[in-house]
Amino acid sequence: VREEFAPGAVILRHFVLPQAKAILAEVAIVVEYSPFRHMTTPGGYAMSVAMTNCGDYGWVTDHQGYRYSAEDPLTGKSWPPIAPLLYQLAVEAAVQGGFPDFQPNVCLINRYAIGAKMSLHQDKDEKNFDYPIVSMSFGLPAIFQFGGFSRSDSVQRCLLTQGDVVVWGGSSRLAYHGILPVKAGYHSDTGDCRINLTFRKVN
Ligand code: MD5
Ligand code: FE
Repeated sequence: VREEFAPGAVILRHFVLPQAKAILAEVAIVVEYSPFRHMTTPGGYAMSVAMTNCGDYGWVTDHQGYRYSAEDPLTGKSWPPIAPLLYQLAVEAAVQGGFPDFQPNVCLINRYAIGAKMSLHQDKDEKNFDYPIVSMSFGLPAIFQFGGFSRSDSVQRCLLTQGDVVVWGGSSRLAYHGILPVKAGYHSDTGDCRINLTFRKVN
C-alpha cells in the first residue's frame, strides 16, 4: 500500500512484512559482530536509542560530534557488510518511492527499548540530499513525528508498525522528525523493543 505522507515521503505499509523474520535474523548477525551501544551526543548525553551499523560507513556520535566513520569505534574494525536481502529490499522500496537510482552503502540500525525516543532532528550528515533515506520498522509500534524545516514548525504524527517502510526523498529529506517514547508492549518477533533500519548513501 503506497501512501504519500508528505511531498517526497512515501509510506509503503507492510512492504517488508513477509521478510521481517529474515531481516531481523540479518540484524542479529550484524549485532554479533558490531553490538548495539548507547552513543554519547556532543553535549554529553547518552542516547536512549541503542545503535549499530552495517555497510561501508556507520553513523556515530561522541563528544567530538556526529559523523560517518568507516571504522566501528567499539571494535576498531570495519562495520559488517549490508546483507544482500537488506540491500535488495531497500533498493526495491526506493524504486517504489520514485528513486530508481538509489544504491545505499550505509544501514544505521536503531533499537528502541520501552521508553526510548528520538528527539526532533534533521539528517544532514550524509551531505548529498538528492538521495532518499529508506527506513524499515519492526517490532513494537512507535509514533513518528514529522515536522517542517524549522524545529518549531508544527508536527504531523503517524504510527509505524512491523514491516512498514518509508522512503524519505524530495522535500521531506531535510524535514525535522522524531520518535515519541516507545510504549510498553511485547512483539513476538522482537520482544520488548522496536527496531528501525535506515538505508543511506554516503560518499
Ligand atoms: C526511526 N530514525 O524510526 C527513524 C526513522 C534516524 C531516524 O530518524 O535518524 O535514525 S528515519 C526517518 C527519516 C529520515 C529522513 C527524513 C525524515 C525521516 N523525514 O523527513 O521525516 O528510528
Ligand atoms: Fe533521522
